[in-house]
Amino acid sequence: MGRDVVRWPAEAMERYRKAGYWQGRPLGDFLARHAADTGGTTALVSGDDRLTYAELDARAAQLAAGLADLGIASGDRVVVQLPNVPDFFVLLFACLRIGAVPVLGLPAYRRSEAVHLCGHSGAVAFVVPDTDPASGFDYRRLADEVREQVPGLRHVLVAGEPGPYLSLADVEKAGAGLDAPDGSAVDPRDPAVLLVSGGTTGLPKLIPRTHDDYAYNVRASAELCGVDRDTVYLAALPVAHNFALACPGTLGTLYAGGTVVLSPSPDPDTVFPLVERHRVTLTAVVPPLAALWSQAAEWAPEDLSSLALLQVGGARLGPESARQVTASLGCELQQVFGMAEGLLSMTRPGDDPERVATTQGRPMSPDDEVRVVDADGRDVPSGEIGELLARGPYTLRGYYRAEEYNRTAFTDDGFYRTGDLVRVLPGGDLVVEGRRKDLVNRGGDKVSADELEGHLRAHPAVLDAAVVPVPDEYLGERTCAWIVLREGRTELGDPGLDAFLDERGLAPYKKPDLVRFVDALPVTAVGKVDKRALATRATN
Ligand code: OOB
Repeated sequence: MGRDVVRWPAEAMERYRKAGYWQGRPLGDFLARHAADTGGTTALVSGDDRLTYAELDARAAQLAAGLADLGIASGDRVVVQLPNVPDFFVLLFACLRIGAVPVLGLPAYRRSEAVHLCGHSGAVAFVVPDTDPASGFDYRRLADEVREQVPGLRHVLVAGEPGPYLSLADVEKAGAGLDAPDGSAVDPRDPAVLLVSGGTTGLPKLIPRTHDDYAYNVRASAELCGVDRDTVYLAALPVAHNFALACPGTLGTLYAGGTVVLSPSPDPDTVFPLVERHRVTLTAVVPPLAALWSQAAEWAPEDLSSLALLQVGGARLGPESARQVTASLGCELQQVFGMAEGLLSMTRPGDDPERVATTQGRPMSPDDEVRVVDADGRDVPSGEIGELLARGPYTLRGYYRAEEYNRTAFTDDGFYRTGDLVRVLPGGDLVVEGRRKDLVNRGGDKVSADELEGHLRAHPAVLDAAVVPVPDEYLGERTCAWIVLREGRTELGDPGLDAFLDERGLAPYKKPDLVRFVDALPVTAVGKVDKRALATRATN
């Protein structure tokens, strides 16, 4: 991994090992144990399909052998863009066994993001579904474009109808009878997966999560949420996202020997029947979904009484919405303030309901170190608002292949600058008050202003652009693009913005919700674009 990955200092690694956080084992090694002990138990449910622990383990082993036979080896990056399907997990556990590193992309990503993920990670393989049944989007066409632009990509593997590519099922078949790697070659200090950051400048940064640190993330959050073999977790959010993957999410549930129900959509129409049918006990949503579910629950005929704990995170959940959710869904609520970079802050089951409604809880690990600092990096007096810095046993020390960016994203002593503005209450609870980083949080979907501005400036009629959040009742925030047209242009003309951004291969959720035109962008005293002024003007 060399200079691509920043390790924790030796002293910290030693401390985390001694404290028992880091266990020196490959992520996902629990699967083989469950297969041996309780192999007949259901691990995954998807539609009418069920996969037991024994089946999941056997399929992962066979696919690992098939991937190894293709020449995919320890340390190789594999970009994965799969929805909530069993193949995601078969592939994930297969990669972990051979030490190949899945790079987890969201299903909504399009050419711009997919090319970046494959190119920047130096991936040898790109794994996609055939089509998205909801939109008809053909991921094999996406793979064609990615292959054209990323020559290093050796394999495209398709879950489903492969078209001109290899089918994942055939690779799995080819692994039958071959020796399956068992994970013993894996160095637990190396990355197990690369997650995509929601909150950075420019194109998404990659976050190396090591076997040691991510296994701890999974285990500690599962314990905190009381996950055990009776837990039935419903994956409504994309499983490629840290929240539904490991906080405790699907991996936390599988670690504890419970059952994961995969939902193809987070809509109440899809989710509620699944909750009733499988007696779901735990799930995680973003605030807009929590609101939608709580409205839908008022008239839904389904029995949702099995649901014991609902985790809400990814964006701010106001106290009113929090109370509303608890009342209408009749389950316990947990607020989760998390980030793919690591730090998780959660209210605890059993906390006083007002505490749950009004705070984002406490950091998960006793060894999470948090500081709240002013613009000059000095600690603010306790209780005041400042930027949250975090360091600990599952918070990254550097983005992947980002030496230069890392110099500003971390303090000299290894604290990650979260870009979030928080306040710490006397009892230690965090309250998220805002953010310093330049992004729009569209109900949990993060849109980097810098990235979108780059696309907008590429339009032939656009001279300059600035992207700011505007308040939105449903999403919390929406994306407003302020555009300065080139001399002589009075409108964007052809191509229209929508078509233009599609042509650029941008994930649809990153398109601006509002477009406003100005003659010039306002600037601050030091000459930077005054985004605060634009945000205020956008709402008027
Ligand atoms: C989760 O992860 P990411 O990486 O998509 O986004 C992280 C950012 C945070 O830095 C913060 O700005 C925002 O999302 N955020 C929240 C929040 N939870 C996340 N802002 C306000 N209130 C909250 N409760 O979003 C994520 C990862 C793991 C678990 C849960 C969420």
